[in-house]
Amino acid sequence: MRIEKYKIEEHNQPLLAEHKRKFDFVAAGFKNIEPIIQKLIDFNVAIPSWALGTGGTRFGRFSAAGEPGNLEGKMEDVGLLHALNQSSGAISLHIPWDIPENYAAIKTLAAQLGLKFDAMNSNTFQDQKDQPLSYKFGSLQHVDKKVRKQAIDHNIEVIKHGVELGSKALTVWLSDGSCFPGQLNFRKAFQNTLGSLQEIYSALPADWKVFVEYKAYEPNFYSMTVGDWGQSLLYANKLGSKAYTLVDLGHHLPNANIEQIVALLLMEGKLAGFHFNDSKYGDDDLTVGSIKPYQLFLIFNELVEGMDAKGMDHTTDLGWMIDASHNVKDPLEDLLQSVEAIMISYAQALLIDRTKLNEAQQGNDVVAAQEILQNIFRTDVRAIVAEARLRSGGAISPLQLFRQMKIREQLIKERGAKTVATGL
Ligand code: RM4
Ligand code: MN
Ligand code: MN
Repeated sequence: MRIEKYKIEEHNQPLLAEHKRKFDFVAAGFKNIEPIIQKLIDFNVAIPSWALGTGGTRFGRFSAAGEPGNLEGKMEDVGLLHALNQSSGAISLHIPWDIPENYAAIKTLAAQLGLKFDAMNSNTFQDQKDQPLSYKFGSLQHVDKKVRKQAIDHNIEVIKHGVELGSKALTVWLSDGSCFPGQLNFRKAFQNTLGSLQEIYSALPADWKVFVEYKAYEPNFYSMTVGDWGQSLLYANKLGSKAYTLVDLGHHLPNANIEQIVALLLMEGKLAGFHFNDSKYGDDDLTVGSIKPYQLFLIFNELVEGMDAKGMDHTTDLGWMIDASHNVKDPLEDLLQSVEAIMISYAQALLIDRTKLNEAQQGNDVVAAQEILQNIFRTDVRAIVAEARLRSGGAISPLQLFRQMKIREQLIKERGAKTVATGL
């Protein structure tokens, strides 16, 4: 299904006066809001193809109805999100969950929906049917060269799909590691992984990047071969200038200072991939901003400050993606909430008075520094975000329109109640 333009206008019309009242009020508090609105208009977050169905845990999966049954359906879902919020104009594909069968047709559909192809994701954390060798004991780290080769070839295959679609990056997330002490020689596991990554790296086109994603634990529970940002940075530095670290907000041990990690990686010019979600305990993959919105704001503060210090383009120099999973919510509603949370934090980070913050820091005025950050965090900027959306042709209230239009009900009619999307 598609959302026609007039539906959005019909929705916006009765909300305009109230929106304007809120926007004028908040905008009056800032000197120059226009360049900030432009940055919000330009900002887009990719949606991963595996987030459009219901997620599960190892205890069970409770499918939502009307899930997309193929790649085209998933792209249509992202198209719906993008039509509503004008900030979800990209999709990130996971191979082999979403192998594009007809590149030309997929590209045409993407163009119709206004979508770009974000980073491509490989999968060597599951065995696929008809796969000759198993990844039970790892993939790129495996003690057996033949298994490593199979995993390397898979990654090169993923790059090839990406080249056809116009993607410019490969994300490698490895579940490699060990479950028990003594199982692995850490040094050999690192070196095998590095050697494998080097082969993948040499297959990268000149204008591509590779993101080496880290994760503290799960599915391996004793060691992960790319377990933290330090290890990821080691690989990225050894690989070369096209290799970068990827920060996923759910991949740290509890209480890690993610904002500091982000600041230092940007300083080193080695952060290029970013996965948004929220977490209470671990890789919970919860809705962005649902548990720790202040932390999200602090992270955005460092992202904006760090990118500006390097003269980076906010929209293109980092690969922004939502990496969440939804066990009890409608996936599309959950994604609308996530995008909104990201835009709010980004807007707030853009509104920080950096001169004043710098003065407070230089003067060791701890109280003033906290006040500057928290004053912004406690400012309701939702009308600024809505204004950016409105100007780009989106809905003032995407979630409200999603429900008013009964989009899920229509998808169930089209696709049936029993479809199950590929993914986790
Ligand atoms: C991992 C990691 C990867 C994602 C998979 C599905 O935990 O976050 O980015 O591709 O999950
Ligand atoms: Mn991730
Ligand atoms: Mn994850």
